[in-house]
Amino acid sequence: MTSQNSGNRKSRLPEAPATRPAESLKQDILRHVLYSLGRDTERPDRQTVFRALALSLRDRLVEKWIASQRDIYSRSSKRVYYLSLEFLPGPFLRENLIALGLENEAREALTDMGFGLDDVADEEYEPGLGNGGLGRLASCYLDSMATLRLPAYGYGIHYAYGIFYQLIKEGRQVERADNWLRGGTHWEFERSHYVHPVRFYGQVREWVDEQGRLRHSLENATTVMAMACDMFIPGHKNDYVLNMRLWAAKTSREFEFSFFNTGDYIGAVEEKIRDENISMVLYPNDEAPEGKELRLKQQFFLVSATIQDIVRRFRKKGIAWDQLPRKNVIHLNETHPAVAIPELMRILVDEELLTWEEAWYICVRTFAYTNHTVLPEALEVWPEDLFRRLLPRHLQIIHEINRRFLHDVRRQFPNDPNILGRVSLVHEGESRWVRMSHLAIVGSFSVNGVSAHHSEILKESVFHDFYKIFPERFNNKTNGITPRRWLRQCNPTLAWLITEHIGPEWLTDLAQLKKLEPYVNSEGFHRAWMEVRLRNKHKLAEYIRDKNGITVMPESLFDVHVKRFHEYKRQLLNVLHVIALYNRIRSSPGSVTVPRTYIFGGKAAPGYYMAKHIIRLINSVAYTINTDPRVGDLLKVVFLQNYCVTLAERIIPATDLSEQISTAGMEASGTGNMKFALNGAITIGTHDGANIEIMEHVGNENLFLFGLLSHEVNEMRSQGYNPRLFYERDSELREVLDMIAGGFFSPSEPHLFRDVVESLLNHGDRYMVLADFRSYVYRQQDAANAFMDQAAWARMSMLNTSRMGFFSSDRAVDEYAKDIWGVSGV
Ligand code: 8GP
Repeated sequence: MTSQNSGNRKSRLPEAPATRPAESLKQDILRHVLYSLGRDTERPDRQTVFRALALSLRDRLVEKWIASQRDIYSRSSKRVYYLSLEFLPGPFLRENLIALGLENEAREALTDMGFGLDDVADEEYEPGLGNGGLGRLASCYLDSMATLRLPAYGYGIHYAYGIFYQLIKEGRQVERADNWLRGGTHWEFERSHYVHPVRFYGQVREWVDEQGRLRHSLENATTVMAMACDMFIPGHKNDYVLNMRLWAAKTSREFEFSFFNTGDYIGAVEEKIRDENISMVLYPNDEAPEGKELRLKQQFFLVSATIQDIVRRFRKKGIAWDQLPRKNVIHLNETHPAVAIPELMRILVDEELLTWEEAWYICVRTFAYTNHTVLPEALEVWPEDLFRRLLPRHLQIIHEINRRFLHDVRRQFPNDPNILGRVSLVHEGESRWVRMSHLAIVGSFSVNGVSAHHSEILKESVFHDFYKIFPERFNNKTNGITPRRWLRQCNPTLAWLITEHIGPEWLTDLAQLKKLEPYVNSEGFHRAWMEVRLRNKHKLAEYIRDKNGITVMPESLFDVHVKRFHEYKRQLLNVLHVIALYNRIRSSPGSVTVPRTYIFGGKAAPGYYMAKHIIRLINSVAYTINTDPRVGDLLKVVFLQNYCVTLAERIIPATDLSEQISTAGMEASGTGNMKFALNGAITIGTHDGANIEIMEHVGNENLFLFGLLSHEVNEMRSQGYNPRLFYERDSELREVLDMIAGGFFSPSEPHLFRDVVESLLNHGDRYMVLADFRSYVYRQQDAANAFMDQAAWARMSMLNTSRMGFFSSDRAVDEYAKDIWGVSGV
């Protein structure tokens, strides 16, 4: 034992060798406190302890990562590259502790040092490098790829600022910059020596080489460097670790020296800042691309750096290019990284001098594409002019892909000349646009949707022409969620109760939850189940009291609507019903018997006026109801600010009723719906996305579906939907809308919410809120009645959990691996 302290004060400096894992972890923490963080080991504060613990885990992760990489290399396995402009990993500490099997050891080590694990874990600030569903799905999938030991890599952008921090001020959403890097990055390795050049702008030079070949090269391009930042994603207790490589923009090296020549020091620094802006901020738009030059730059930045990485690894093998698809698959998470297709073509044709036919053969066998949205405004297009300026050679390549593609289509459909305009990669009208989804479909061997329902819609309507052209490319992969984070980690007591009854195998084989079904009739299990759920509700009630100053009854029905704010997700429908309940309480006390707590959370895109207005309406309604003495405990409305992964982990285990009420045909899948049901919440939802499959698995009697089906939505629209009819026919609905329009919830600004009502009554109610209102009210009544019978509710809750096995991301990723990627675990 070494002691650097004099006297008899007990030393807390590193001691070696330690034997027990908890002791060895403690020594590592202390070593990092001193040598990595430069703090006194006698009195580290909680944040320092958190960082030191994170660094100690990173040590363990990097060792396993190196071993995993060697495995992949020595087996020469086919590799999966998962490209995504967004990842939403959430806090890492608990997830890594669970995966490494070190939770108890960490608890013991910290206790020894006078800290609680929960408090230390609360010090973590999550990286918000995604907007919502798409980014969170990418992170669930990396977790499963690691657990299934797939030779996979995640590639994304190291945004300096993630999704904004949302404050609610006087009922309004206010955005604050999310400086997630402020506290340093204890989970990652910055590879500052390891950079790739990314080239934008410039002009294409055409020339003929000595062999008489027509060549293309880019001149006068602007170069920005991409630096790798690596974060590690461990599999569940399997010693396997994957890498999520995020690129950060750095100014180019030549450039740094250039100011010596010109003497323009400040100008040089300004250019440096401009270059590094590329990875500065995540665009905060969910399902509505902003179409800004910087965004297209970000996309190409990710793609160019990643393809260089892939090509570098492939070259090391020294095998022929036509083997590329046999050794690699590149998965495009939405169209955002679709410019990878012309980029790979450019490398193969312009640099490697393959013929166009050879290169195209390789490309189409290498890429696969997942679509996540059918909203027309979310299908990404770029002005052709912008493309030409930023990526001139890529635009030429896209034109050539299009020319050849349209030639084939013309031959395949000689009697349908209009199809050419519909499927062209370039929309030609007054202005010309590059259609990224068309590029992704034409350049990929697989195109999938994310729920059975959504995949059908892709084939039948959104991409129907492409389905006729390439029927074999279309397939479905219903989304899934990782049970490690979304049950084991967020709901440890329920997880423990489950494990106690059926063993721990469900953690990596979620179908095992079926084994809970026999316990559904056991009184003891019932009681324990409901006790755990009630305890979770108590904890959330405390959080609400702390954050919002509102006292809610843990025994009330916790009715939760958390997700991004978007009109199609219909938070507005929910609040209309809340107001209807409020009116019932006021007009006939005693008519509402089940006390309810409504919990809302979610961010609106900063430029999305109506979504922000709906947030404001909810907060105004909440204020009116919560301060009305006639309501008492019967109804409470809470808006929790800054919904994020960390907050989701608190809310989901405490939810009774999960709101999944999008207009049918508009939610591609949903994954929140799965998280709630897995934790024993009952769904109230529409026949949309994965709700339909959840119903098929848990049974129609164990959830509350309502509303128009997607074909009914279409029919009603095509027959001329008139929302006013619903308003006129339904007096309860009329009263609600009149109150909003008349300023009942905004007495000092009576016209404040008039636009909301206008959008429903006079602007067509695009999301069919009024058409679904009555059936929603009825289903809500059914839910309230069911909640009165607590034993029956408990049964439904247990059956939901036990039948959610299908919705594991392990199942989903396994399907991707077998059906699309052609890879297996190492
Ligand atoms: C979302 C879908 O809306 C959701 O239904 C689905 O569960 C999730 O993707 C994962 O598949 N789509 C998006 O988040 C999306 O398209 N976002 C892009 C525009 C950023």
